Amino acid sequence: MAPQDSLSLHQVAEALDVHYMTVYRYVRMGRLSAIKSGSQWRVALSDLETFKNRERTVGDIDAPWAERLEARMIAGDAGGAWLVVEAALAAGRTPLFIYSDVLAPAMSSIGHRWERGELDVADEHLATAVALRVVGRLGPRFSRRGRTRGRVLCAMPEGDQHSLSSVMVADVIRSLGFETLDLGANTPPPALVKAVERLDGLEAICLSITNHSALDSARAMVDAVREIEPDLSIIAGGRAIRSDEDADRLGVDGWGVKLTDAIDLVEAITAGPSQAAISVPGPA
Ligand code: B12
Repeated sequence: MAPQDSLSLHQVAEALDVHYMTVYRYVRMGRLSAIKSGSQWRVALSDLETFKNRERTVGDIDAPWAERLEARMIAGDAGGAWLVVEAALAAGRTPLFIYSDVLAPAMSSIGHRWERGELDVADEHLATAVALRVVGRLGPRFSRRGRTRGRVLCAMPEGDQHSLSSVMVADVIRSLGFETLDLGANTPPPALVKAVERLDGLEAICLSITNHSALDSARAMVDAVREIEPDLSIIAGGRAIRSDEDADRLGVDGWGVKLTDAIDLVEAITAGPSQAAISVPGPA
């Protein structure tokens, strides 16, 4: 970015008629894009124009939270990312909205930008590390008081190194009153079987599959569990499952696409056997 095309934070403060610290906060909260050049933040003139137009036209609750979070995640700025989340919560957004409509789209956009060559692996790794911290802080807000409705065990198949989706699904299912345990990415079938054997009060297993080439290892998980617990409900979802054929290939009792589908699936499955073999595919 040529120096004449950008401003320092002090110059931006002057242009907006606000204090320097206010501008700094806009940057840390992802509201204003800035790039660090040496030890100085620089704001592109075009980004300042975008900021002015957006701040005038967009009410707080409808602020572009996903874009703001994405910017802080790519910068590797865990503190700033959390400020964005706090601001969204303060504006009235729920933790579920933040997972489904802020964090997941931000990760998806990072994936697209990575595919187009606009971001490299380091950017994606920084962003994922920040995302995991955000989830670590937001996760406890999904807890529900009162008697537990039983346990749900979440996992991802061997060969799938994407870990965010099962953490998020586990949190969402916890908000229904279940105790959720998450084995996370790359879980070998014998490890899943051991966990099933150890746990009392297990109501369902929830598999998240992101990597399409892990569908066969997900099937191996289902088979391994069926051998010891043939009646235990198993549901699945994630980016790698898009059709009834995928779900049939897995041999699961229900499948879905969106985070909120996980809520419907768990409610349906725990409501009784007549509800089994369901799919709730909606637009992703
Ligand atoms: C971060 C990332 C990585 C990181 C993961 C790090 C980590 N610790 O998680 C690393 C670098 C390891 C990685 C590696 C690879 N990745 Co990658 N990765 C991503 C990225 C950018 C974000 C993934 C993410 O966290 N998304 C956020 C989560 C929350 O979204 P989600 O998984 O879609 O889940 C949502 C829904 O599916 C649903 N859901 C999830 N689970 C469940 C369960 C139920 C029951 C229900 C109802 C719903 C549900 O709810 C979630 C929230 O909305 C995506 C891009 C993208 N569009 O997602 C690519 C992406 C997933 N990766 C992809 C690929 C190709 C790879 C590699 C093969 C690249 C390579 N050539 O090496 C490897 C595979 C490694 C492996 N063996 O698994 C492809 C996957 C294509 C496919 N489906 O097969 C994607 C889509 C990028 C792309 N556009 O090509 N990746």
